[in-house]
Amino acid sequence: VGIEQGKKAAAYRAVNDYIDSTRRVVGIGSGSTIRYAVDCLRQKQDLSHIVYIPTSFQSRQLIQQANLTVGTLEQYPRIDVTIDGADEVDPDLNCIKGGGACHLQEKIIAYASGTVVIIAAVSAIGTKCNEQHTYHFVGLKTLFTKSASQQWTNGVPLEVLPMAYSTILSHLKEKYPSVKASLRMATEKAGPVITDNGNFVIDAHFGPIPSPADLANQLKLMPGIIEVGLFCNMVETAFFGSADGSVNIQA
Ligand code: DER
Repeated sequence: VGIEQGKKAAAYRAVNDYIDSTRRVVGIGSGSTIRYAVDCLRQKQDLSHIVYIPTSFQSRQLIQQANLTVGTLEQYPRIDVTIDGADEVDPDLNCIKGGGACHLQEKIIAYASGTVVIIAAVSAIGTKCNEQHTYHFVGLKTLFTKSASQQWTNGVPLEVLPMAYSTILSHLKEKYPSVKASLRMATEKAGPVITDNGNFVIDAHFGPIPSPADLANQLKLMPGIIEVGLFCNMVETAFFGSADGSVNIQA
């Protein structure tokens, strides 16, 4: 329950801070937190002119079920602002995304957006140490402090062409000997997860990542890797909602 209240608090604050009648085209992310943002948008009376661009089948369904106007990236190649979830966020607002296997379209929409804001639930345990407030956000999301090493909890999701997954696993092991990488298997069907784009997902745990942007660029050079679930230098503001309804805003 606490996490859901945190998601709602983050989502409602992000919508209220970033979506007003001056917006024309808004990107809608994927996952569970974004549901609250769509719910908040549905209740707004003065936003009926806004066109919403989805980032997945699930995202499009959310928009349609809220009776909001769905648009396509083809019709609206430039987007005013996109709201999306994230699996992890570091102090520089680099994100691991793709927990819902939607990061390929999400990154395309984010890249087409003037502004990207992230919403996530956290349960914060604030501890004072070394004369510096160090907050360790636990629960579904992790916000690293500046002093923390770039030790991510989630693996980095890689969208890969199905015919290449095995050779990519082999190349990853050769290039990053300490990596732990595996094909993401489905739970509600036999076999691997298939993305909205007909591809597979490899989850790769790299351990400490001194430069997420460098790693993302290196991975994109590997043939068969179509997109990397590291969003670097793309996010303007992150809203972290706690169970008590408070929201920690990082910009
Ligand atoms: O797949 C994705 O990138 C989603 O945005 C995911 O990272 C966040 O999902 P959540 O809101 O359910 O945590």
